[in-house]
Amino acid sequence: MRLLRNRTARMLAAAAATLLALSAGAARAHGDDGRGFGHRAEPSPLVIGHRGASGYLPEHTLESYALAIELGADYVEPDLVATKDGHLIARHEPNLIATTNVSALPQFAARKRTVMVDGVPDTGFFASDFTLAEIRQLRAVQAFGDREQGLNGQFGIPTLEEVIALVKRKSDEKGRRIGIYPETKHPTYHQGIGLALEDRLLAVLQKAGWNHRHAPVFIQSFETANLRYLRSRTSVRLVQLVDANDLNPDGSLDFTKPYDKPYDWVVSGRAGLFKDLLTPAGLAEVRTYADGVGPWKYYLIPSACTLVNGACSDVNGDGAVNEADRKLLPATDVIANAHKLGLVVHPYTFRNEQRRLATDHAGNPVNEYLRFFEAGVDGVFSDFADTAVAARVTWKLKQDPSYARCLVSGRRCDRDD
Ligand SMILES: [Ca+2]
Ligand SMILES: [Ca+2]
Repeated sequence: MRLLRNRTARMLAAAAATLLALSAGAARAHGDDGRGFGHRAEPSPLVIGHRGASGYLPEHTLESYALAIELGADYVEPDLVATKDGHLIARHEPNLIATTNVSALPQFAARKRTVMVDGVPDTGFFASDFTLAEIRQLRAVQAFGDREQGLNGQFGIPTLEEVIALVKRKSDEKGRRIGIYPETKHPTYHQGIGLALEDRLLAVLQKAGWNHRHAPVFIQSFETANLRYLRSRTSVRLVQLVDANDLNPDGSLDFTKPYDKPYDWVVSGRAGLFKDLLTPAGLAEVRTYADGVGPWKYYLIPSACTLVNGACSDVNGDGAVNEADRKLLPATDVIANAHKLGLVVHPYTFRNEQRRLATDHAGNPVNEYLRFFEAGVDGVFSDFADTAVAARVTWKLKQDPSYARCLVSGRRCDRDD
Protein backbone atom coordinates (compact mmCIF):
# COMPACT_ATOMS: atom_id res chain seq x y z
CA MET A 1 0.00 0.00 0.00
CA ARG A 2 2.78 2.29 0.96
CA LEU A 3 4.64 1.26 -2.18
CA LEU A 4 1.52 1.90 -4.24
CA ARG A 5 1.05 5.32 -2.66
CA ASN A 6 4.65 6.16 -3.39
CA ARG A 7 4.32 4.96 -6.94
CA THR A 8 1.09 6.94 -7.42
CA ALA A 9 2.74 10.00 -5.93
CA ARG A 10 5.70 9.54 -8.25
CA MET A 11 3.43 9.14 -11.27
CA LEU A 12 1.44 12.23 -10.29
CA ALA A 13 4.64 14.16 -9.75
CA ALA A 14 5.93 13.00 -13.11
CA ALA A 15 2.68 14.00 -14.81
CA ALA A 16 2.77 17.39 -13.11
CA ALA A 17 6.40 17.86 -14.15
CA THR A 18 5.49 16.97 -17.74
CA LEU A 19 2.63 19.45 -17.72
CA LEU A 20 4.90 22.13 -16.29
CA ALA A 21 7.56 21.41 -18.87
CA LEU A 22 4.95 21.50 -21.63
CA SER A 23 3.50 24.81 -20.51
CA ALA A 24 6.97 26.28 -20.02
CA GLY A 25 7.86 25.01 -23.49
CA ALA A 26 4.70 26.53 -24.90
CA ALA A 27 5.51 29.82 -23.19
CA ARG A 28 9.02 29.66 -24.59
CA ALA A 29 7.78 28.79 -28.07
CA HIS A 30 5.32 31.63 -27.87
CA GLY A 31 7.98 33.74 -26.24
CA ASP A 32 5.47 35.40 -23.98
CA ASP A 33 6.93 38.08 -21.75
CA GLY A 34 4.24 37.53 -19.11
CA ARG A 35 2.29 40.58 -20.25
CA GLY A 36 0.60 39.02 -23.24
CA PHE A 37 3.08 40.37 -25.77
CA GLY A 38 4.89 37.56 -27.50
CA HIS A 39 8.64 37.60 -27.83
CA ARG A 40 8.37 36.96 -31.54
CA ALA A 41 6.30 40.10 -31.95
CA GLU A 42 9.51 42.05 -31.39
CA PRO A 43 10.01 44.21 -34.48
CA SER A 44 13.15 44.05 -36.57
CA PRO A 45 15.41 45.94 -36.75
CA LEU A 46 14.82 47.01 -33.17
CA VAL A 47 14.63 50.70 -32.39
CA ILE A 48 16.33 51.44 -29.08
CA GLY A 49 15.64 54.90 -27.67
CA HIS A 50 19.19 55.91 -26.71
CA ARG A 51 19.02 57.60 -23.28
CA GLY A 52 15.31 57.94 -24.13
CA ALA A 53 14.63 60.53 -26.81
CA SER A 54 17.81 62.40 -25.98
CA GLY A 55 17.78 64.29 -29.27
CA TYR A 56 14.75 66.18 -27.98
CA LEU A 57 14.75 66.13 -24.17
CA PRO A 58 17.34 66.03 -21.39
CA GLU A 59 18.57 62.42 -21.37
CA HIS A 60 17.67 59.71 -18.87
CA THR A 61 14.49 61.31 -17.56
CA LEU A 62 11.05 59.67 -17.45
CA GLU A 63 9.98 62.38 -19.90
CA SER A 64 12.74 61.38 -22.31
CA TYR A 65 11.84 57.68 -22.10
CA ALA A 66 8.11 58.42 -22.45
CA LEU A 67 8.76 60.54 -25.54
CA ALA A 68 10.93 57.81 -27.09
CA ILE A 69 8.05 55.36 -26.58
CA GLU A 70 5.58 57.88 -28.00
CA LEU A 71 7.83 58.19 -31.06
CA GLY A 72 7.80 54.42 -31.53
CA ALA A 73 10.87 53.06 -29.73
CA ASP A 74 10.71 49.33 -28.96
CA TYR A 75 13.21 49.63 -26.11
CA VAL A 76 14.41 52.53 -23.98
CA GLU A 77 17.92 52.65 -22.66
CA PRO A 78 18.60 53.58 -19.03
CA ASP A 79 22.31 53.89 -18.22
CA LEU A 80 22.77 52.93 -14.58
CA VAL A 81 24.90 54.31 -11.77
CA ALA A 82 24.53 53.74 -8.01
CA THR A 83 23.64 56.21 -5.26
CA LYS A 84 25.31 56.25 -1.82
CA ASP A 85 22.42 54.20 -0.43
CA GLY A 86 22.62 51.65 -3.21
CA HIS A 87 19.78 52.68 -5.50
CA LEU A 88 20.22 52.40 -9.25
CA ILE A 89 19.47 55.66 -11.01
CA ALA A 90 19.50 56.53 -14.70
CA ARG A 91 22.57 58.66 -15.54
CA HIS A 92 25.22 58.41 -18.23
CA GLU A 93 28.10 58.95 -15.82
CA PRO A 94 28.75 58.57 -12.09
CA ASN A 95 29.70 62.27 -12.31
CA LEU A 96 26.47 64.29 -12.33
CA ILE A 97 28.00 67.59 -13.39
CA ALA A 98 27.25 67.49 -17.13
CA THR A 99 23.71 66.11 -17.03
CA THR A 100 22.16 67.81 -13.97
CA ASN A 101 21.96 71.22 -12.33
CA VAL A 102 23.96 69.95 -9.32
CA SER A 103 26.73 72.55 -9.63
CA ALA A 104 24.13 75.33 -9.23
CA LEU A 105 22.77 73.98 -5.92
CA PRO A 106 24.47 75.59 -2.90
CA GLN A 107 23.45 72.77 -0.54
CA PHE A 108 25.74 70.40 -2.46
CA ALA A 109 28.67 72.73 -3.19
CA ALA A 110 30.90 70.92 -0.69
CA ARG A 111 30.39 67.59 -2.47
CA LYS A 112 32.58 68.58 -5.40
CA ARG A 113 35.70 66.43 -5.57
CA THR A 114 38.07 64.60 -7.87
CA VAL A 115 37.65 60.84 -8.24
CA MET A 116 39.54 58.26 -10.28
CA VAL A 117 37.11 56.64 -12.71
CA ASP A 118 38.69 53.85 -14.74
CA GLY A 119 42.16 55.23 -14.09
CA VAL A 120 41.28 58.79 -15.15
CA PRO A 121 40.84 61.72 -12.71
CA ASP A 122 37.36 63.18 -12.96
CA THR A 123 36.19 66.28 -11.10
CA GLY A 124 32.57 66.93 -10.20
CA PHE A 125 29.68 65.60 -8.13
CA PHE A 126 29.42 61.83 -7.87
CA ALA A 127 26.19 59.87 -7.55
CA SER A 128 27.80 57.67 -4.88
CA ASP A 129 28.13 60.74 -2.61
CA PHE A 130 24.36 61.37 -2.74
CA THR A 131 21.47 59.48 -1.19
CA LEU A 132 18.44 58.89 -3.36
CA ALA A 133 16.59 61.54 -1.31
CA GLU A 134 19.31 64.03 -2.29
CA ILE A 135 19.25 62.91 -5.93
CA ARG A 136 15.55 63.84 -5.86
CA GLN A 137 16.60 67.49 -5.43
CA LEU A 138 18.49 67.51 -8.75
CA ARG A 139 17.09 68.33 -12.17
CA ALA A 140 18.32 67.08 -15.53
CA VAL A 141 19.95 69.26 -18.17
CA GLN A 142 20.63 68.61 -21.86
CA ALA A 143 24.17 67.25 -22.15
CA PHE A 144 24.68 68.23 -25.80
CA GLY A 145 25.42 71.94 -26.25
CA ASP A 146 24.00 71.93 -29.78
CA ARG A 147 20.59 70.61 -28.67
CA GLU A 148 17.54 72.34 -27.16
CA GLN A 149 18.42 73.80 -23.76
CA GLY A 150 14.98 75.24 -23.00
CA LEU A 151 13.85 72.22 -21.01
CA ASN A 152 16.76 72.19 -18.61
CA GLY A 153 15.99 72.12 -14.91
CA GLN A 154 12.47 70.75 -15.26
CA PHE A 155 12.73 66.98 -14.94
CA GLY A 156 13.92 64.74 -12.13
CA ILE A 157 16.34 61.82 -12.11
CA PRO A 158 14.50 58.48 -12.16
CA THR A 159 15.36 55.20 -10.48
CA LEU A 160 15.44 51.98 -12.50
CA GLU A 161 12.24 50.89 -10.74
CA GLU A 162 10.50 54.03 -11.94
CA VAL A 163 11.71 53.46 -15.50
CA ILE A 164 10.35 49.90 -15.44
CA ALA A 165 7.00 51.05 -14.01
CA LEU A 166 6.73 53.64 -16.79
CA VAL A 167 7.62 51.13 -19.49
CA LYS A 168 5.10 48.57 -18.22
CA ARG A 169 2.36 51.17 -18.06
CA LYS A 170 3.18 52.44 -21.57
CA SER A 171 3.31 48.90 -22.88
CA ASP A 172 -0.24 48.35 -21.63
CA GLU A 173 -1.43 51.72 -22.93
CA LYS A 174 0.07 51.17 -26.37
CA GLY A 175 -0.76 47.47 -26.60
CA ARG A 176 2.74 46.58 -27.73
CA ARG A 177 5.82 45.03 -26.18
CA ILE A 178 8.19 47.72 -24.93
CA GLY A 179 11.39 46.85 -23.13
CA ILE A 180 14.37 48.24 -21.31
CA TYR A 181 18.00 48.05 -22.39
CA PRO A 182 19.92 48.94 -19.19
CA GLU A 183 23.65 49.60 -19.31
CA THR A 184 25.89 48.89 -16.33
CA LYS A 185 28.13 51.99 -16.30
CA HIS A 186 31.73 51.56 -15.12
CA PRO A 187 31.15 48.19 -13.39
CA THR A 188 34.69 47.84 -12.03
CA TYR A 189 34.53 51.35 -10.56
CA HIS A 190 31.22 50.58 -8.86
CA GLN A 191 32.58 47.31 -7.46
CA GLY A 192 35.59 49.23 -6.13
CA ILE A 193 33.44 51.66 -4.14
CA GLY A 194 31.31 48.88 -2.66
CA LEU A 195 28.28 49.61 -4.85
CA ALA A 196 28.43 46.79 -7.42
CA LEU A 197 25.66 47.18 -9.98
CA GLU A 198 25.08 43.60 -11.11
CA ASP A 199 23.17 42.00 -8.21
CA ARG A 200 21.28 45.23 -7.60
CA LEU A 201 20.14 45.22 -11.22
CA LEU A 202 19.09 41.57 -11.08
CA ALA A 203 17.19 42.17 -7.83
CA VAL A 204 15.20 44.97 -9.46
CA LEU A 205 14.53 42.84 -12.56
CA GLN A 206 13.49 39.91 -10.36
CA LYS A 207 11.03 42.08 -8.47
CA ALA A 208 9.62 43.30 -11.79
CA GLY A 209 9.19 39.72 -13.04
CA TRP A 210 11.76 40.44 -15.74
CA ASN A 211 14.67 38.28 -14.68
CA HIS A 212 14.23 35.62 -17.36
CA ARG A 213 15.20 34.78 -20.91
CA HIS A 214 12.07 36.12 -22.56
CA ALA A 215 11.76 39.30 -20.56
CA PRO A 216 11.80 42.47 -22.69
CA VAL A 217 15.29 43.22 -21.41
CA PHE A 218 18.82 43.41 -22.79
CA ILE A 219 21.67 44.21 -20.38
CA GLN A 220 24.72 45.92 -21.95
CA SER A 221 28.24 46.67 -20.77
CA PHE A 222 31.54 47.95 -22.14
CA GLU A 223 33.29 45.61 -19.71
CA THR A 224 33.48 41.84 -20.11
CA ALA A 225 33.96 40.41 -16.62
CA ASN A 226 30.67 41.73 -15.31
CA LEU A 227 28.81 40.28 -18.30
CA ARG A 228 30.39 36.89 -17.58
CA TYR A 229 29.27 37.26 -13.96
CA LEU A 230 25.76 38.21 -15.07
CA ARG A 231 25.65 35.19 -17.42
CA SER A 232 26.25 32.94 -14.39
CA ARG A 233 23.35 34.58 -12.55
CA THR A 234 20.66 35.29 -15.15
CA SER A 235 19.28 34.16 -18.48
CA VAL A 236 18.34 37.74 -19.49
CA ARG A 237 19.88 38.63 -22.87
CA LEU A 238 23.32 40.25 -22.59
CA VAL A 239 25.08 42.53 -25.07
CA GLN A 240 28.80 43.26 -25.25
CA LEU A 241 29.41 46.89 -26.12
CA VAL A 242 32.53 47.62 -28.16
CA ASP A 243 34.03 51.09 -28.06
CA ALA A 244 37.03 52.96 -29.50
CA ASN A 245 38.48 56.39 -28.88
CA ASP A 246 38.09 57.98 -32.30
CA LEU A 247 37.90 57.49 -36.02
CA ASN A 248 41.14 58.07 -37.93
CA PRO A 249 41.19 60.02 -41.23
CA ASP A 250 41.43 56.76 -43.21
CA GLY A 251 38.45 55.16 -41.44
CA SER A 252 40.51 52.94 -39.14
CA LEU A 253 39.81 53.25 -35.43
CA ASP A 254 41.95 54.99 -32.84
CA PHE A 255 42.50 53.26 -29.50
CA THR A 256 43.93 56.00 -27.31
CA LYS A 257 43.46 55.28 -23.60
CA PRO A 258 41.16 55.04 -21.76
CA TYR A 259 39.00 54.00 -24.73
CA ASP A 260 41.45 51.30 -25.80
CA LYS A 261 40.01 48.24 -24.07
CA PRO A 262 37.42 47.11 -21.52
CA TYR A 263 38.53 48.46 -18.14
CA ASP A 264 38.37 45.01 -16.54
CA TRP A 265 41.16 44.00 -18.98
CA VAL A 266 43.28 46.88 -17.66
CA VAL A 267 42.71 45.60 -14.13
CA SER A 268 43.33 41.94 -14.97
CA GLY A 269 46.36 42.74 -17.15
CA ARG A 270 44.81 41.22 -20.26
CA ALA A 271 46.46 42.44 -23.45
CA GLY A 272 44.44 43.56 -26.45
CA LEU A 273 42.10 46.23 -27.70
CA PHE A 274 38.34 46.63 -27.99
CA LYS A 275 38.53 45.63 -31.66
CA ASP A 276 39.71 42.15 -30.67
CA LEU A 277 36.17 41.47 -29.44
CA LEU A 278 34.90 41.74 -33.04
CA THR A 279 37.29 39.37 -34.82
CA PRO A 280 35.87 35.88 -35.50
CA ALA A 281 37.77 34.56 -32.47
CA GLY A 282 36.68 37.51 -30.33
CA LEU A 283 33.06 37.08 -31.33
CA ALA A 284 33.27 33.36 -30.54
CA GLU A 285 34.50 34.28 -27.06
CA VAL A 286 31.71 36.84 -26.64
CA ARG A 287 29.23 34.13 -27.67
CA THR A 288 30.17 32.13 -24.56
CA TYR A 289 28.62 34.76 -22.29
CA ALA A 290 26.53 37.17 -24.37
CA ASP A 291 23.74 37.18 -26.93
CA GLY A 292 24.86 40.11 -29.01
CA VAL A 293 27.31 42.90 -29.63
CA GLY A 294 26.76 46.64 -29.53
CA PRO A 295 29.63 48.12 -31.56
CA TRP A 296 30.35 51.76 -32.27
CA LYS A 297 28.84 52.02 -35.76
CA TYR A 298 32.17 52.72 -37.48
CA TYR A 299 33.21 49.12 -36.80
CA LEU A 300 30.46 48.14 -39.24
CA ILE A 301 30.60 50.90 -41.83
CA PRO A 302 33.63 53.18 -41.46
CA SER A 303 34.02 56.60 -43.04
CA ALA A 304 37.13 58.38 -44.30
CA CYS A 305 37.95 62.03 -44.79
CA THR A 306 39.88 63.79 -47.53
CA LEU A 307 43.35 64.74 -46.38
CA VAL A 308 44.84 68.14 -47.16
CA ASN A 309 48.27 68.81 -45.69
CA GLY A 310 47.85 65.76 -43.48
CA ALA A 311 44.55 66.88 -41.91
CA CYS A 312 40.90 66.17 -42.68
CA SER A 313 39.59 68.91 -44.91
CA ASP A 314 36.36 70.90 -45.04
CA VAL A 315 35.05 69.20 -48.18
CA ASN A 316 31.58 70.78 -48.10
CA GLY A 317 33.03 74.21 -47.39
CA ASP A 318 30.80 75.05 -44.42
CA GLY A 319 33.72 76.21 -42.30
CA ALA A 320 33.71 73.17 -40.04
CA VAL A 321 35.44 69.81 -40.32
CA ASN A 322 33.17 66.99 -39.19
CA GLU A 323 31.37 63.81 -40.23
CA ALA A 324 29.59 65.68 -43.03
CA ASP A 325 32.97 65.95 -44.77
CA ARG A 326 33.57 62.20 -44.66
CA LYS A 327 32.69 59.47 -47.18
CA LEU A 328 31.53 55.98 -46.24
CA LEU A 329 33.78 52.99 -46.84
CA PRO A 330 32.44 49.50 -47.64
CA ALA A 331 30.81 47.57 -44.79
CA THR A 332 33.14 45.30 -42.82
CA ASP A 333 32.43 41.60 -42.24
CA VAL A 334 31.63 42.08 -38.53
CA ILE A 335 27.86 41.70 -38.97
CA ALA A 336 28.18 38.54 -41.06
CA ASN A 337 30.67 37.02 -38.63
CA ALA A 338 28.47 37.84 -35.65
CA HIS A 339 25.39 36.40 -37.35
CA LYS A 340 27.24 33.15 -38.13
CA LEU A 341 27.55 32.73 -34.37
CA GLY A 342 23.95 33.70 -33.67
CA LEU A 343 24.88 37.04 -32.11
CA VAL A 344 22.63 40.03 -32.71
CA VAL A 345 24.28 43.31 -33.73
CA HIS A 346 22.98 46.61 -32.28
CA PRO A 347 25.31 49.50 -33.23
CA TYR A 348 25.35 52.97 -31.65
CA THR A 349 24.62 55.90 -32.00
CA PHE A 350 22.32 57.23 -34.73
CA ARG A 351 21.72 60.98 -34.69
CA ASN A 352 19.86 63.40 -36.92
CA GLU A 353 22.16 66.40 -36.92
CA GLN A 354 23.65 67.23 -40.32
CA ARG A 355 27.16 67.51 -38.97
CA ARG A 356 26.89 63.95 -37.66
CA LEU A 357 25.94 62.42 -41.05
CA ALA A 358 28.48 61.26 -43.63
CA THR A 359 28.20 63.01 -46.99
CA ASP A 360 26.75 59.84 -48.61
CA HIS A 361 23.53 60.36 -46.66
CA ALA A 362 22.86 63.68 -48.43
CA GLY A 363 21.80 65.30 -45.17
CA ASN A 364 18.96 62.84 -44.61
CA PRO A 365 19.38 60.71 -41.47
CA VAL A 366 16.92 58.10 -42.84
CA ASN A 367 19.55 57.21 -45.44
CA GLU A 368 22.03 56.30 -42.72
CA TYR A 369 19.60 53.85 -41.10
CA LEU A 370 18.79 52.34 -44.50
CA ARG A 371 22.48 51.80 -45.17
CA PHE A 372 22.88 49.95 -41.86
CA PHE A 373 19.64 47.99 -42.29
CA GLU A 374 20.92 46.92 -45.71
CA ALA A 375 24.17 45.82 -44.07
CA GLY A 376 22.11 43.56 -41.79
CA VAL A 377 22.03 45.13 -38.32
CA ASP A 378 19.40 43.78 -35.91
CA GLY A 379 18.77 47.06 -34.11
CA VAL A 380 19.99 50.61 -33.66
CA PHE A 381 20.58 52.90 -30.70
CA SER A 382 19.01 56.18 -31.74
CA ASP A 383 18.71 59.60 -30.11
CA PHE A 384 15.75 60.24 -32.43
CA ALA A 385 13.46 57.21 -32.28
CA ASP A 386 10.96 58.75 -34.68
CA THR A 387 13.54 58.94 -37.46
CA ALA A 388 14.61 55.35 -36.81
CA VAL A 389 11.00 54.18 -36.96
CA ALA A 390 10.39 56.14 -40.17
CA ALA A 391 13.49 54.55 -41.66
CA ARG A 392 12.25 51.10 -40.64
CA VAL A 393 8.94 51.74 -42.41
CA THR A 394 10.81 52.75 -45.55
CA TRP A 395 13.01 49.69 -45.20
CA LYS A 396 10.01 47.35 -44.84
CA LEU A 397 8.33 48.83 -47.89
CA LYS A 398 11.50 48.31 -49.88
CA GLN A 399 11.64 44.69 -48.71
CA ASP A 400 7.97 43.91 -49.12
CA PRO A 401 5.58 46.32 -50.82
CA SER A 402 2.63 44.23 -49.53
CA TYR A 403 3.39 45.67 -46.09
CA ALA A 404 1.35 48.74 -47.09
CA ARG A 405 -1.64 46.54 -48.07
CA CYS A 406 -1.33 44.70 -44.75
CA LEU A 407 -1.66 48.00 -42.90
CA VAL A 408 -5.11 48.47 -44.45
CA SER A 409 -6.19 45.00 -43.30
CA GLY A 410 -6.04 45.79 -39.59
CA ARG A 411 -3.83 42.75 -38.92
CA ARG A 412 -0.51 43.07 -37.13
CA CYS A 413 1.83 43.63 -40.01
CA ASP A 414 5.24 43.14 -38.47
CA ARG A 415 7.19 40.84 -40.72
CA ASP A 416 8.33 38.79 -37.73
CA ASP A 417 4.81 38.01 -36.48
CA1 LIG B 1 24.38 53.88 -22.82
CA1 LIG C 1 32.54 70.84 -43.44
